[in-house]
Amino acid sequence: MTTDHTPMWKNLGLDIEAHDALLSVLGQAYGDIYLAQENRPEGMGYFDFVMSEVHGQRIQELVDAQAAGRKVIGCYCVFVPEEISLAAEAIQVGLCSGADFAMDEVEKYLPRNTCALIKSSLGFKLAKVCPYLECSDLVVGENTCDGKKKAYENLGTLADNLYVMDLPQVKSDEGRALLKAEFIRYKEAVEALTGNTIDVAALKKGIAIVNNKRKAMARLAALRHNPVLPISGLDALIANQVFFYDDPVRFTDAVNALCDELETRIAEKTTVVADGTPRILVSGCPMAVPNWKLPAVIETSGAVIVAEESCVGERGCRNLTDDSADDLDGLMDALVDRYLAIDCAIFTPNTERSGHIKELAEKSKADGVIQYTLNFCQPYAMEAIPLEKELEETGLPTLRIETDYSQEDMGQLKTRVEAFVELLK
Ligand code: BJ8
Repeated sequence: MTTDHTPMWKNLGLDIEAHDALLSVLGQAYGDIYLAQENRPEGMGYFDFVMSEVHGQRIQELVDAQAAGRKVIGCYCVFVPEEISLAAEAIQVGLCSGADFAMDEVEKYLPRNTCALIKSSLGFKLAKVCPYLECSDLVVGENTCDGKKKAYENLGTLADNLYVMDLPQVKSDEGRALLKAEFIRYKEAVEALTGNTIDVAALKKGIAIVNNKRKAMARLAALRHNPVLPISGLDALIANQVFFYDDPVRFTDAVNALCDELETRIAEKTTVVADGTPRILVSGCPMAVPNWKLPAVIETSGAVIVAEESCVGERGCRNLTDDSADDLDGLMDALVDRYLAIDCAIFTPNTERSGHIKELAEKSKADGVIQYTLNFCQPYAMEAIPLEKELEETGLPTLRIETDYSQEDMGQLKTRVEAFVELLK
């Protein structure tokens, strides 16, 4: 029997009619894109269930946890350290921003030529359709690109629980000091929110939980490097997206169980693609739920995605935090080191990123790279041009795609991707 979550959504202040419309589009798209795939690993059943209950059972868990005294922290960027949130017994969730919603309203606040991810984050707030956002005790924005920075000024007028984290733009000694100061300020804010003091044992526990989650994702990523490909890129993407919403320990167990099955599939040579299917590395802007547009186009055009150089993927999961220090300052330093290694395009210079893409392309045996940039995203669009040159000099064919969340360019997108896939064959 399915539970009617409407009373809970009403309590959270959601616009029930608009929310119903969103869920029905989401459910339809998930069925068409995900459930229509053939020969999926059984372990994907867990992720299908999580997605079917993403606004239902998971939100009920968060509301129940709040009733038991825990706090929920929503965030937009992989720079917000979940280790610190967990150390104070808070629950951290991602705020997705992967679909257009209430665009007419959004454009009363933001210029039309703003990236879809930013517009979506404001649209979900204005339309009152995101239960994660509405149930968050604290919403953390971060000063990354200029668009996000300025959009948070608007979000701050709509939400009284917005906390803005400043981030460095340069990985200098001064940049590192800024990040450390901001992580300390965040720790203090989370302690004040929860009433829990973070000590060494609590922070070590938070680090261990997140390290285990990242290790499981690294295991999944490595299995996709095998010539016998046991899982589609779309299915791996959903695991990368659920990473941001699910209970971290349960999620880690589910990913490890999926990986056990994928190892068996590889041993038995059970693959999701025919021999010779071109292998694609997708690189660039994050793909938040339910942004499945480009991956679906790629995987219905005769190619398969074997890796994501993205914050919803390798960039967000790469690197563990060293938990060997036995004082708080040492652990905070270790967190700063781990997060400062993220090669987001908002940094200048951002030289490590091209090396990471080449290394990932080699490990995943990619035949080509598709650089994915959201329209009007200057940091990733600017990096795409020199990256294309550099990758092609190493013999890696590259396609640059700029798009948004609308369906208007689907025909053109499909034509360009199909031509690229033909080239790789
Ligand atoms: S660490 S990638 S999650 S900032 S697409 S909003 S950059 S205009 S998302 Fe990101 Fe953190 Fe960096 Fe990762 Fe701006 Fe570009 Fe829009 Fe973007």
